[in-house]
Amino acid sequence: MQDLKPLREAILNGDAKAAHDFVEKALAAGAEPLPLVHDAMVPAMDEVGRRFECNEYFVPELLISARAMKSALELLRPLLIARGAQPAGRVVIGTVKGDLHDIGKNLVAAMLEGGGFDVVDLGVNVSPDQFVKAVKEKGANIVAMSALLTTTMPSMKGTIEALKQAGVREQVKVLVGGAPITQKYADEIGADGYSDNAPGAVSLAKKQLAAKA
Ligand code: B12
Repeated sequence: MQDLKPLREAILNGDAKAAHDFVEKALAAGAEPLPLVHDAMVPAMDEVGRRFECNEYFVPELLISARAMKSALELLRPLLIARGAQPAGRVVIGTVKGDLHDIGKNLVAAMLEGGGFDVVDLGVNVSPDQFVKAVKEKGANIVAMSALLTTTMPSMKGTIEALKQAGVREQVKVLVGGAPITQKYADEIGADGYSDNAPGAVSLAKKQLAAKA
């Protein structure tokens, strides 16, 4: 069994090139993709999350680790799909209508991917109808919404209403976040979960799906 420590270290240090090169070489040498993900990359991102919670890592470290994870996953994704690996769940994510802030949303999307989720990123300025359409088309079981403006927060409520009207609210768990969002607001609008950070979004998504099963 190959020593996976350099891959883990590359992700922890946010070294995208080292992570990418390690995976490329490992695959060329005949390594199986799944152990690379499960035994090195996902634990490395879990550790990134832990360090973030302990204030050892901050947003810049999260961003570069997530980028390293993403660059390694790009090589692995087609192979994992070909081998029929089951994603932890399918997430439709976007920044709500009227809002163009996407740094936090991108971070959450990358961390969810790192956590084994299949992520459909709708981008920014996403209307309630676009969320509904994507849930139906992609068969998502999680909707993740981000808002950074107090003026766009109500679109989260509007999206939950639209999911209800379309008859798909029960099919999905709704997670919300972004700087102005609070647990109180999430409860008021009937969301299933809230977190103020990206690693928290991953644990939340896992917890919500486990509760649903
Ligand atoms: C960068 C930035 C911009 C950039 C955005 C670039 C981009 N591509 O995103 C630009 C310059 C374009 C911009 C524009 C504007 N901005 Co601006 N912007 C910011 C700034 C400085 C940082 C936001 C950020 O990226 N934070 C870093 C990320 C990592 O944090 P985050 O988004 O909160 O995400 C974390 C968590 O919240 C959580 N999370 C996020 N999403 C989700 C989702 C889920 C499901 C979960 C579980 C968790 C989660 O996890 C993330 C990672 O830990 C903030 C100030 C601030 N300190 O927040 C102002 C700020 C948000 N902007 C503000 C304003 C007013 C505007 C403008 C209206 C300015 C103008 N007059 O044009 C426009 C609006 C444009 C629009 N329609 O959206 C105000 C909002 C005030 C308010 N109360 O609504 C702020 C607070 C600045 C201020 N103090 O006035 N902005």
